[in-house]
Amino acid sequence: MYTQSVEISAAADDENDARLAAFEAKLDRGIAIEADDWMPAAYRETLVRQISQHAHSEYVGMLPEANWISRAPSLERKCVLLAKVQDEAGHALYLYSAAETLGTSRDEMLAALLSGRAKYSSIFNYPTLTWADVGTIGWLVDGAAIINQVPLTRCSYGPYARAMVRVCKEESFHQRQGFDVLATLCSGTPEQRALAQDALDRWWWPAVMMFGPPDAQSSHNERSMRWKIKHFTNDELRQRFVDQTVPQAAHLGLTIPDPALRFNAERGHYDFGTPNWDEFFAVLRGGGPCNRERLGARVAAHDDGAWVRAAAAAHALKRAERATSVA
Ligand code: BYC
Repeated sequence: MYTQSVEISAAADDENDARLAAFEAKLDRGIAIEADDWMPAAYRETLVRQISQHAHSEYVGMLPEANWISRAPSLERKCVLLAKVQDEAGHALYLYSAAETLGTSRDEMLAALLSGRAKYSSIFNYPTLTWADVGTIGWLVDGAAIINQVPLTRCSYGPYARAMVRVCKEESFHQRQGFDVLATLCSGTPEQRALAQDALDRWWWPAVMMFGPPDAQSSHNERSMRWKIKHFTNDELRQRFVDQTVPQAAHLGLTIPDPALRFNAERGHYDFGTPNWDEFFAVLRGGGPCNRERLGARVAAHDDGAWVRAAAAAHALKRAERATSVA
């Protein structure tokens, strides 16, 4: 009996080793892992964590800009902003769907967000005080999103990578609309230029921090890079963002609020100051200027939508009953 159970467990180990070897060989050869493929439990967990956090960020990320839809300065700006905010809802849907392929339901993910257990991007816990903030979000936040997300189109998990292709195309349009809002303000009156500068002053550091904690404090960088979920570390992407954004700010005639910012010819990159990481971690713990408001808005929307979910469920039940009685 004992010998038989040792043999069974040795066979199970062999099978697991073979599956792991096949999984790793796929990663090495750049073959996507698909929903039905075997994967280590920790790989699945990491993906559910990252993809659901990403989905929550898109879902909460609608709020700061939606705040300005009714106050956009022209009909054209209003239409463009409406389209952008609707795109963010679409991104959340693609991402929740990608995460669902890993065996976690959308209800479970939403429950984690609404109860405050799940994270969403720190950046959306800052207020949009003026119209210039809408342009700055498009320029900086969507600009940062593109830098972070283009490599995710090559993420080892197929459904996530494919969702990111369309997301990135739409983020490009968002970045351009934001830059256009700011370019218009910056070529306007001194008051309009001051609005743009004030928005950059408030959003610069939160945007720099969006890429996550410094590599030395990142808990997931190493393993996610090994599994080809991430292709670059947080600090590598942050540097790319600064290098790309400095010339754009110069083009707009705006000053980045960082006295340490200067081009380092030896490195071929901009040196820049250290973000306030205490502030970043405080925002993650729920202590940002708008954490309560953002989560409160999502909880209220969920509660207000209870009748829609009940009606949809009743309709689905009726259809199923009708289908059974016809059969
Ligand atoms: N905010 O080991 P690390 C958008 C957490 S949507 C909050 O580096 P990882 C847009 C991290 O989750 C923007 N939390 O983690 C939408 C982890 O906590 P847990 C969102 C953050 O996962 C609408 C801990 O800190 N984009 O762009 O390897 C309109 C340690 O971090 C943040 C995505 O989600 C943060 N900023 O790397 C406009 C992209 N940073 O889970 C724009 C996909 C870190 O251990 N996600 N944390 O409790 C990623 O690329 C990666 O998840 C991150 C973090 C780079 C964000």
